[in-house]
Amino acid sequence: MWDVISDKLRQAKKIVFVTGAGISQESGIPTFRGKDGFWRKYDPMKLATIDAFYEDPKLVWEWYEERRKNILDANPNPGHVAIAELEKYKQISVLTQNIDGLHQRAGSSSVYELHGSIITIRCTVCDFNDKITSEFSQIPPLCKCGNMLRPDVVWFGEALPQKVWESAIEEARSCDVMVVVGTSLVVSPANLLPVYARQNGATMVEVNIDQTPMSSSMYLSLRTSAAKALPRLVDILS
Ligand code: BV8
Ligand code: ZN
Repeated sequence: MWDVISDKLRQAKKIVFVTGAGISQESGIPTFRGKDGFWRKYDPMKLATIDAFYEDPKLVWEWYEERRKNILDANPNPGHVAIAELEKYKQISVLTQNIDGLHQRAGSSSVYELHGSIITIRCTVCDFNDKITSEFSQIPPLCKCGNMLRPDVVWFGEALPQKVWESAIEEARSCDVMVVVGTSLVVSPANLLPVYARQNGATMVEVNIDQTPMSSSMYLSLRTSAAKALPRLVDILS
């Protein structure tokens, strides 16, 4: 599976992973565009937006609460665990589009959450933000200042957190190997990160059960699942 690049992997100092919803699919979390995707029940393009939130905060909050419960019941799968394990052998960072926190729960210590996190909230007005630790007494929940709280995620049309985005570009530009896992590379600007890595001469690898717009420009494109492919990386590098 990885044989064609085992030497490049062994020689690599830094390996950067760009991950999307596909890496959490084997933890039972629906992807956005797959057959089990959210699109079937809700249209994230409509719900994951600031307009939808102000139009119907209760509906948007109910969608996030349903997803958050599903995520809290889910566990990291062998794909997440393998990436965390690799930190013993290489300099690793994870640039994730996911908001589920599974990379951190698997033990990864350098995770950049490009689209925020479903387990933190922030106020729509003041600078309050916090981890969600208990059930809300009312939906939508209110801040101490009296204004509505919102999920601390990046909605379509919103800018990514400035510092996280700048660091992610830095990571993409300074890696020897980039492994793009479980993302359709539809959403920008996250889908630019592999371009930055390739411009910098990184060896580009993709792990995806389907084709993506970048499959043909990858040095190696593995048409298999994250939970199957990533543990094999640990076998090569340990
Ligand atoms: C911005 C958080 C500018 C919320 C998310 C036209 C109209 C309107 C907007 C745009 C437009 N054109 C472009 C845009 C910009 C827009 C965008 O890219 N839209 C797309 C849909 C065209 N982007 C934005 O709006 C971004 N912001 O541009 O701001 C700006 C700048 C300055 C100042 C102000 C504004 C913000 C984008 C962030 C949106 N938030 N999530 C939430 O989750 O609720 S994005 C959402 O999609 C998730 O984060 C998700 O991760 C992400 C991307 O999807 P994928 O992760 O790739 O998931 P997907 O289901 O698509 O693919 C899964 C893949 O895995 C598949 O390929 C499948 O084959 C594979 N797979 C499945 N199972 C497995 C597997 N692979 C391996 N193993 C398996 N087992
Ligand atoms: Zn407030």
